[in-house]
Order: sequence, then C-alpha cells, then structure tokens
Amino acid sequence: MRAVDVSAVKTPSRNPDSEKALQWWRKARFGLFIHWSLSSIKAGEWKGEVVPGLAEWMMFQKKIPVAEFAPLAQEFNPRKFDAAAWAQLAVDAGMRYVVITAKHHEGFAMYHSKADPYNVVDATPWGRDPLKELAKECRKRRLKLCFYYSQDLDWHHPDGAWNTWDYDEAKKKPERYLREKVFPQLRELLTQYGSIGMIWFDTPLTLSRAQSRRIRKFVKDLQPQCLVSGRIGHGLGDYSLPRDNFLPGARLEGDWETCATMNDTWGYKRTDHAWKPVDNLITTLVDLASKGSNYLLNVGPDADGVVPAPSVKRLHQMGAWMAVNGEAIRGTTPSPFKPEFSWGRMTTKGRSLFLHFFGRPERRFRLHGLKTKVRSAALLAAPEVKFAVTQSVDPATGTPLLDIDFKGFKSTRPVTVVKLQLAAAPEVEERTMQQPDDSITLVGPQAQVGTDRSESGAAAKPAMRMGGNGLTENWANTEDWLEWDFVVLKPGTYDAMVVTTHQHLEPWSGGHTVVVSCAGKQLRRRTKQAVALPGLRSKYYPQWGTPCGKLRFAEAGVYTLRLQIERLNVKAGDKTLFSDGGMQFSELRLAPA
Ligand code: H79
Repeated sequence: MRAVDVSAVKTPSRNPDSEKALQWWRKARFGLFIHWSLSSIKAGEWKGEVVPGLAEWMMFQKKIPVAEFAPLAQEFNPRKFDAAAWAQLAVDAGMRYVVITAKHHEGFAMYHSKADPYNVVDATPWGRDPLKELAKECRKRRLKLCFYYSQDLDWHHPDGAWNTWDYDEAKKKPERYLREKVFPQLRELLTQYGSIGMIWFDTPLTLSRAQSRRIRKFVKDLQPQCLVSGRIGHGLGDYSLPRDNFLPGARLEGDWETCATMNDTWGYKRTDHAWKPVDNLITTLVDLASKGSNYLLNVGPDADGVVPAPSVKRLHQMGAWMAVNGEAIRGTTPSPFKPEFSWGRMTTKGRSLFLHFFGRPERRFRLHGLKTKVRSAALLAAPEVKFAVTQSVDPATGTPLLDIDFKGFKSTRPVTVVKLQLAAAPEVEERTMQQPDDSITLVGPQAQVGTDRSESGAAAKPAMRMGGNGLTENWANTEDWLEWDFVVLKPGTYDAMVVTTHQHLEPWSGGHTVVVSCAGKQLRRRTKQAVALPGLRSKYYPQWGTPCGKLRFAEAGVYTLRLQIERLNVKAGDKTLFSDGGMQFSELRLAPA
C-alpha cells in the first residue's frame, strides 16, 4: 500500500470540456446514491458476527478469501427488485440524478459484463441486469443515470489494489488489472446503457497520475458529456469531493459534491439503526446548497432489492419539503456570504436571494452587509405573505443594513424560506461582518494566507494553504499565518475561540500552541480536546473549540486579526490516510464575553 495522496479534496484543474457537462449537475443539487452489491446479502454480518464499520467493507475487514466470498453470488436473488420504484423514489425526493454501484471494491459487476463472469447476470440465479432496468426507468423520468466504479481498489481481481490476503502484493501488475477489467468494463458501461451522466470514481489510492489521466480520457472519448468525479485522483475530476460525510464549514469555491449516508454505512446493514432525523437531512441539503455543494444522499437496498423503510420515509419527507421549496435549491448558486449564519443559510438565483431560516426568526430581523437594493420580501411557500423591508447604512462603519419586519411569518418545518426580490444580482461587503447576534466568525476561506518565511525556507517545506474543503492543509510551519480584516459594529470585550477539526478513526493531532494577535494584544493557547462543539458538522469530523482568551475592541470599526502557530506538535504517526498531520483549522469565533 502506498502513501495516500490527499488530492481527493483538491479542486480539479478546469478542463475545457467540463463546463458544458457540468451544467445539469450544477442545477440538480440533489442526487440519490445507491450502494448495492454482494455484501448486501450479508447485511453487515459474517458467520453470525456483526462486523464493525462500513457494511460494504466487510470482505476487507474480515480478510475474507475470494474463494469464500465469491460464492455469495449464488445466493443473490432479489425477488422484490423494482427499478421503477427506485427511480420514482429519487424523483419523489426532488432529486435529479442517481449514482449506483456498477462495481464496488469487492469487484462484483452489478450488470452484465462480458469482460468478467463475476457479474450479476452470469454468476447469480437471478440472472437479470438491474442497471439495464434502471437505465430505462431513469430515462422515462428524465433522471440522469450515473455509475459508481471502483477503479483502484478491487479485492477480486488478482492485480487489483488492497487484497493482500489472497494475492501477493509484490506480484501484482496494476496495468494488467486496468487492461483486463477497468477499461473493458468502462467501455461496456459507456456503450450499452445510453447516455451516462457521470462515472463516480472512488478511493484514488494507488493509481499514478498517468493512469488516472488515461482513465479520464477513456471516459471522455466514449462519452464527452459524461462527468468524471473528483476521486479519479490527482485533481483530474470535473469537480471536487470532500471526504465521505464531511460537511464544510463555509462556502466553497468551485464545484463540489458531498456524499453522505442516512445512517452510518453505505451498503445495507441490518443492525445499523442510526438514522439521521429528517430535519437534519433537509437542513444539510440547505446548508450544502448555500455553500455551493451538491448533496448525494445514500440508500443501501437489502438482498431482496428493497430500500430500507426508514430511508424511504425520509426521502418522501424531503420530497414534500422540496415540492414547496425546490426553487430555492435547484438551479441556485451559493450564498453571497462565505460564513454561515446562526439563523440559517442563503442561496441565490439571479436577482432572487433566498433566506433559509432554521427556526422562527425574530420579528425584527436584521442582516448586515447586503449592498443591493431589496424590492420585496415574501414567504416562498405563501407568496401572498409579504414583509416590510428597510435599508440603511451604519454611520460608524459604512456597513449596509437590511431590516425585515416578519409580522405574519408562518413556519414550514424544518426550514422556512423567504424570497427577496432584488434590483440586481446581490452584491455584498467582502469583509467579515459582525452579525446581529453579535458573533463574528472568521472562516478559513475568507482569510489571507501568508508566511514570514524566507525564500529558502519556503523552498524547503510546502506552503500551508487553504484546502478547497475549507480546512487548512500542510500547516507544518510556525512562520505561516492566516489573517482577516473584519468589521466590529459593537465595541466591547469578546471571547476568542479557535475551531479545529479532525477526521474520524484517527488520532487527534492537537497540542499545537496558537497565537492570536489583534487590537494590540497577543493571546496564546494550546489546542486540545477542550470543548467538542455540537452540531451537524461534528458527527463524523468532531469540531474542537479551543478558548484562547479575551480581546477588547474599544470602538466600532475595521480590525485585523492574525493567527499563527508558535509551537507545532506534529508527531510522525499524525500523517495518515485522512490527515497531513498539521493543524486542520476551520474557523475562529469571537463572541461577546
Ligand atoms: O462507497 C463508499 C465507501 O465504501 C467508500 N466511499 C463511499 C462513497 C470508501 N472507500 N474508502 N473509504 C470509504 C474509506 C474507508 C475507510 C475505512 Fe478502513 C475502511 C476505515 C475502516 C475500513 C481503511 C481500512 C482505512 C482503515 C482501515
């Protein structure tokens, strides 16, 4: 196994052919992920024992020999499979695309592959091609059909990556795997199922840049309009993906998609009842749209071909919300502001600005920083309910202020959308604004990144940078810093807190000494597992708040704050599959003391 390239999260270079192909995908915003394969039969249990972790990783977790795993195919007979029902479920949820596992890491083709008899038609008593049936049903409903294809990990082919228990790593010839399996199967998928929206490649762990490049070209030569997911690796995808289930903390630049589970696994697992409440799912859909990310939400059908009832129920509830509010999600562009708001989120469509409230707003609601004239404000769900708006400018700082009187506000659970009609596309104050709740959130993507290093030092070590997913990367130098200009409207004393994050399953790389310099003061603290912050973002990637002390702003105005690390605590083992070992900074929060 080779060291892992964190390029899975890098924003891809713009390919000229990406732009047109991305149009439908950008508008769609919401898609259905389907994980279905041989492991679905075992439902997360092997020989009477529940296997911890992801159900579809069972073969790897238990190091099940191919000779024992492959015969599962003889049990695959999903009597209740109904492609029309699956496609209709996506439509009912308000989705516009479906991504189904054509081949996952276990190497079993879920379609009729001539290239490999280890497939759902030739190796099972069932003998049907579910992708053919799904293609037909998707076409009828104008859903874009996309295929998940594990191009790197394959635990069945002797030359595929990561099966070390059956096959000798030293004898593997990855090129033979590409030649015998990947290219022929991609050809089948791209020539026998009509127009394909995208090939969703995953886990780019061992393939070289040249190999990834050839795979991309192979897809584009067969179907130029077919998208290639960010996990083709080496920044060669048409768009980017953060890690599985990662929720970014601020607006992202470029094209992104977040893939997420409804419980804690992708493939069907009988014992996993950790279903996320539907309110979380809808809030997440809004949150991601406001940050410029698609939401690819997963279901794991069982061995009978049935989507678990809790998933169906949630998708129908999401669909009910989308039927009323879809205009504020599909076809929108992200919030004009980078940070989140405590009250909710925003999306934009031309001259419309949608305010998504996560609860009931205060009767006298105020927004800071919108420069564009607002013509009207009304409930999206009930356009006859209009609200009075007033716009002014804060005399001390020049900050544009918008006041809305929410008399007659009616809530739609769990998110209520208010549509603002503007005189032009929204223009906003670029600097971070203090919010009406008096908080100030300095997010990574809004920071200036700099270094005090000399030229030679910079050449020696890679520069720290803001990762596309909103977390810092390579923060391994004490000379590197982040800096923000921000507007304080209310003088006073504020508590500063640095928020860092870390990836699940991995040790926490805390213990860095950070220095916050602002308003003539320097605050120092060691980051530690002090306060685990609540919220949607913390489930898989805990957010750690390190209180750093107090800052005093004597008067309203523009301030500059710099964040630097004085002592780094990067241990050898901190560099892992999920982390570059440095400090993963997310945001710095200021709140009235
Ligand atoms: O298809 C779904 C997952 O199976 C796939 N991506 C989504 C869309 C995925 N591939 N890799 N991963 C997820 C990361 C897997 C990490 C782990 Fe492990 C597998 C943790 C435990 C088992 C690898 C082996 C890392 C630690 C041990």
